[in-house]
Amino acid sequence: MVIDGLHFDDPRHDGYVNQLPDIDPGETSEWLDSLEAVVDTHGKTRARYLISKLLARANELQVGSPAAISTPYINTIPAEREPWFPGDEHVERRIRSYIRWNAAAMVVRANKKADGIGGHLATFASSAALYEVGFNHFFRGKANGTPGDHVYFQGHAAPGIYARAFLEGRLDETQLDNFRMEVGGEGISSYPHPRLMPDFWEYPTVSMGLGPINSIYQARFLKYLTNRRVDDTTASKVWCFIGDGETDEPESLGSISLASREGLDNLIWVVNCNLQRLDGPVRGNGKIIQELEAVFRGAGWNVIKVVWGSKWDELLQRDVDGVLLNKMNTTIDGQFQRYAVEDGDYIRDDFFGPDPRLRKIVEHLSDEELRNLPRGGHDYKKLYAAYKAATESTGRPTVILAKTIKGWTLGPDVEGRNATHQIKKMTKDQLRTLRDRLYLQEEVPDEDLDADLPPYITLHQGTPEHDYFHSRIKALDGSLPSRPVPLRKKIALPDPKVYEELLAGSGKQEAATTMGFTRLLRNLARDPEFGERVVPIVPDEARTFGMDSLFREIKIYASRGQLYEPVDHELLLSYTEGKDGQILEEGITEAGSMASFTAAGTAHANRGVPMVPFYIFYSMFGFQRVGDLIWAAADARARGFLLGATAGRTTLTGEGLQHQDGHSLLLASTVPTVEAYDPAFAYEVAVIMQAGLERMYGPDSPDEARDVIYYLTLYNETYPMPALPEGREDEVRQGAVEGMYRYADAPEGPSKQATILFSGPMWQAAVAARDELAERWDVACDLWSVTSYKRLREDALAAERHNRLHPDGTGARTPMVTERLADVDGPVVAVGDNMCAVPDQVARWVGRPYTSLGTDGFGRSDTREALRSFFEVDAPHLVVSVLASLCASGDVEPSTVAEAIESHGIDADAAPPWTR
Ligand SMILES: Cc1ncc(C[n+]2csc(CCOP(=O)(O)OP(=O)(O)O)c2C)c(N)n1
Ligand SMILES: [Mg+2]
Repeated sequence: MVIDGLHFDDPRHDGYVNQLPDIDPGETSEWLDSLEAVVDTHGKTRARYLISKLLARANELQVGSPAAISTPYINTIPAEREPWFPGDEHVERRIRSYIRWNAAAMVVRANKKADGIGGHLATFASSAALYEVGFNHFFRGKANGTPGDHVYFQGHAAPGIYARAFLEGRLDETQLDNFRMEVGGEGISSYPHPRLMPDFWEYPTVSMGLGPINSIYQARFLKYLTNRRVDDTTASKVWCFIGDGETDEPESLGSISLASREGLDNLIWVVNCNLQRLDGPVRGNGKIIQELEAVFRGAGWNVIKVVWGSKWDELLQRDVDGVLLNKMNTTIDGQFQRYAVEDGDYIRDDFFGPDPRLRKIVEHLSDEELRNLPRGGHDYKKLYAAYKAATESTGRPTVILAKTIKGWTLGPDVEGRNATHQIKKMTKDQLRTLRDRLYLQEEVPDEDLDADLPPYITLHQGTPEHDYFHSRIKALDGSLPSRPVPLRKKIALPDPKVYEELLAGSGKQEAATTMGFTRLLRNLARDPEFGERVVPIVPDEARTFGMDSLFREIKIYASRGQLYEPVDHELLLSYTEGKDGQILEEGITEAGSMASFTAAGTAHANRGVPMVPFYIFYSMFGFQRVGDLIWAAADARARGFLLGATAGRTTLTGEGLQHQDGHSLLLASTVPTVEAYDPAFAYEVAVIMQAGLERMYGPDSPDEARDVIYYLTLYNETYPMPALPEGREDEVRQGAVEGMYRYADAPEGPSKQATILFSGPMWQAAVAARDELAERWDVACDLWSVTSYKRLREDALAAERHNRLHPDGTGARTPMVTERLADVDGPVVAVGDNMCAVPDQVARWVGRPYTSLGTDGFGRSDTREALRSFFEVDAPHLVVSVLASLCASGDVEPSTVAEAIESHGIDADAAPPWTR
């Protein structure tokens, strides 16, 4: 075989990397002959055994042989290396049965109460032991004000987590019965939603893939906090529970190499390998555990497989020929799923049957015993051994791949069936089977089963189960999940001086709002008290945004410091990394950056240490690219600032279709707790950010309003930045925060009136149009800066709703936008560098004829001037729009409009830009 000119079978070279010459061909052939002899006389299994032994020894001798990426389909920790299990297995099994039962009862009862309300039985049934070993022995809570561990629960396993909280007395029967019925105030959420259960859930996980990536960056953020000496996080682990089907999501596996690169030994993933997802098998024709093992080992993780339960140990002991091992290795998941639903007879014939040596291994077992040979993920001791090893592993993250059965113990109609994921109702017979499988005849006697609703089991004081359960919780510092951690480190707002530079304007010098923001960020980071809480996050665009000026001053975070001398070391702005670096320069990952934002933006709740993320990104690659992560951050009650830089479909020149954003503000408007701003001037940026910080952490902000994300678009067009208008400071500040303020009065003289609303850099077109309208067309326009249509819309919706519900006129309200635009007559035209739908958000409350000009359509590369003409948002189009509107009301002749069109050379018959 020849690849790239290298001869792979050349006997003079080693076959592996094909680089070393063979210095002793005689010795080489002796080794090879021995191997061939083993294969001939004892078979391939024996040969594999010997090779594994050689590799293991080579490893011990630090020969540096390449790591194999997969191991046989058996437990990573052999029986003889299992630690002593410190718990009371019997009592733990009873408790686990109660929780399993209550979880099922809850779903069944809720669906009786509200048919079709849904819920999941099968996911938790497969993962009960995975969680319970954690709860009883590993997960640390928050008692005594400590942050404890950060545990990400698989979203669909929520019923089991509620069932445990019920047993603890943290949730009551009414809440369980109102599972998924949240509106009345007595219910509990379908899945982990901190937004809706702010004292309970911490990490939203149910959108597959987001829990995994968020957990990686959470673990990395803990290291960051420690390395920066902001918070000692060394006692906290991050646990993340994931479905095997969920690993298909690119977010799940896309960042795993970061975890090993950063040495995140505080991170443990548990993948519930029940071999099924929603529709059917995860890898019917393959083996998900083997596949994941290879992926994680390749990425440098510590991989612990928990495939078989203890009863298999004895069988493996008898497997002198390696036939059982071979069968395990070669049986694919679709077939394993089949064994989960078949009886012992079938298993004996199909799995153990074909080879007499294999059949002999299980000849002493009854069919029933064969059927009940458990999988590792249901075996407490095996799991305990894996978790213990994981918590003791140093230098790298651990993933535990635990094999389970989906719907385990739920009986033959549910267990392992392809439809199991969606089963949410159980008949009395099915409940009876479950009860018997869990040995709960005493707790749930027949007469209770016959009642209309299956009963819940509670723990009675004085029983061994009760005492054990609570003693374990106490020993591990309290219950989980639980949110938030009490404030451990106060945050002081920055000195108002930090804003002065932006408020003063740039004089004659031209600047962009992006530069304004960067200056402000630097000033915030320099603030003696607030500064350390600033977390700048950027995905490989710092230079684009002029942030390289911060590299030297506050350094880029690097867990190992800077081990090389940077190429630009002699420059003032050299690329400086440091263990205590403040900037999270994430590389090219908007998803990862967003996960960092979430970790930093929830530190106030997860660790009681408020941190303030400022995540600046290419605006096109924000809401559009990672919108679901932003949604999850809002669910997690994150606080912080998102900065969509290089915004605007015509302001960003030369980049074209995939880069020019004209809709992120619209997308931002869909997230309830995102405040979306489109500032035109640096002083607006300062005023809005100051208001944002005060809302998040100021003394006067109501608690329920604090968990908010500010999104600001930033542009790279430079112009002299005006100062905060003198004499009108308060009015302008208030208006900029509330969404609009009058930027300039209408000029005196003209006989007709109109208003232009502008946002972002389009203020320039507005000013030019105003001048032309006054000089040439006898129209006086006042100009307004609209900083947030979202804000205005929400105010108007609230006013409208109030009036609708108070027909007698009590407290009648006028929307702010109506009120502010009421003192001038004539049409209103809005212009921005975004789709028309952005200003259209307030259309029905303007109270005057309203037109919006926007940049609908795909962007394209060209100059600003050309693009603005193409998208019809420049001064000439503004002039025509104002005149056309005046014409519609009879105040201007059609010929005047036509004249304006003609004088500006506008092609009236060109197809609209969004169709071109
Ligand atoms: C992003 C996303 N896509 C689809 C779904 C719908 N969904 C919910 S559970 C599920 C299957 C989960 O399978 P797996 O991860 O193996 O979990 P299991 O229940 O088997 O433990 C799917 C597709 C979702 N919640 N999120
Ligand atoms: Mg699954």
